[in-house]
Amino acid sequence: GLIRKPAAFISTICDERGQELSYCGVPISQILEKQLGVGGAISLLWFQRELPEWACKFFELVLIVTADHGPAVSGAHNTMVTARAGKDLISSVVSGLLTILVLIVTADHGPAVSGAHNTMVTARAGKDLISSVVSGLLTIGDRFGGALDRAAADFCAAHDRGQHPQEFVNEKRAKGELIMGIGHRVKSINNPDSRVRELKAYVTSRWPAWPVTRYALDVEAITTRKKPNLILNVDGIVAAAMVDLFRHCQLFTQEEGNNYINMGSINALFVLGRTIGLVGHYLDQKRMKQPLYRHPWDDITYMSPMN
Ligand code: Q5B
Repeated sequence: GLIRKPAAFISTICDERGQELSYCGVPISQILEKQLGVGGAISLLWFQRELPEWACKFFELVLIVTADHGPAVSGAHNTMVTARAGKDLISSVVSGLLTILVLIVTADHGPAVSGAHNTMVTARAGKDLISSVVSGLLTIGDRFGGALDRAAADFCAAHDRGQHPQEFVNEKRAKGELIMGIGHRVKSINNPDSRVRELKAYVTSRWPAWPVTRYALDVEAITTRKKPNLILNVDGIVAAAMVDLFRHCQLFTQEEGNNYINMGSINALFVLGRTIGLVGHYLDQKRMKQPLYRHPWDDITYMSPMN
């Protein structure tokens, strides 16, 4: 008889073979008709189920508030530098990836040229050597936009073991660890982050229950007493809210929710939102025909061990 050749790939989220494209079995005409929106598409493509309207709207809210945070943050900066070095859209958004080629063939030409600059900017966002070299989107790390997964895991674990928020803060301090999802370079209780305010208002009014978000806010009340900028940041509020969403929308088992947290689906929300901003920065630089960027020497301390 016929021997069926095993498929090289299995896909469970999207089928484009029939008359109509479908996301997780739902035809796109239905997605449009039911006005599920981008949030609905994320719900089907990432979580393989149709989450309630309040959850889908939350994904869209996160995309909107994380889409950009100005040209000064590491990721946007890398994209602008790469665009000004004459690279295309994808290279600029992924940034650094193609500047690496330049670095290899020319070995080095000091710290001021674009490729090295990207690596330095990324390194200062707290990433390791390889990530710093690959740069661009990979600048997203614990200290910049990538604290969500660990914040979710930490707040959730501390809440579940019934640890008092003060004890949680003390324990982190004793271990010399930063609390993920807490702290901001420029935002503070005196200069509140309106993105966090919007997300908090949405979650507290729409979620069926939000105990982990409550816990994160209790942690913030303690850390801001130490320093005004140790607020619950945008990573922290999204992380805590996502844990509450997984647990209380009644569409995930606890194991499924935990798996999605461990897979990185919460960081993915920030990555997706910020990609919109990176594309925006790239187009902005091109529109204005910005020249090749070279960092000024007077802003670099040259410290050779041989001097
Ligand atoms: N301290 C965010 O730090 C930042 C502490 C802490 C306990 C903490 C820092 C941090 C955890 C990771 C996190 C997401 C690096 C941030 C984002 C997206 C963004 C970015 C944008 C966007 C800021 C000074 C003193 C020291 C520290 C203590 C600081 N953080 N203690 N837990 N979490 N947070 N990342 O101001 O006694 O003086 O030695 O790593 O959640 O990335 O807009 O820019 O949309 O693009 O540089 O919003 O908080 O302060 O590191 O010099 O520390 O505060 O131990 O204490 P800073 P540092 P001491 S949202």
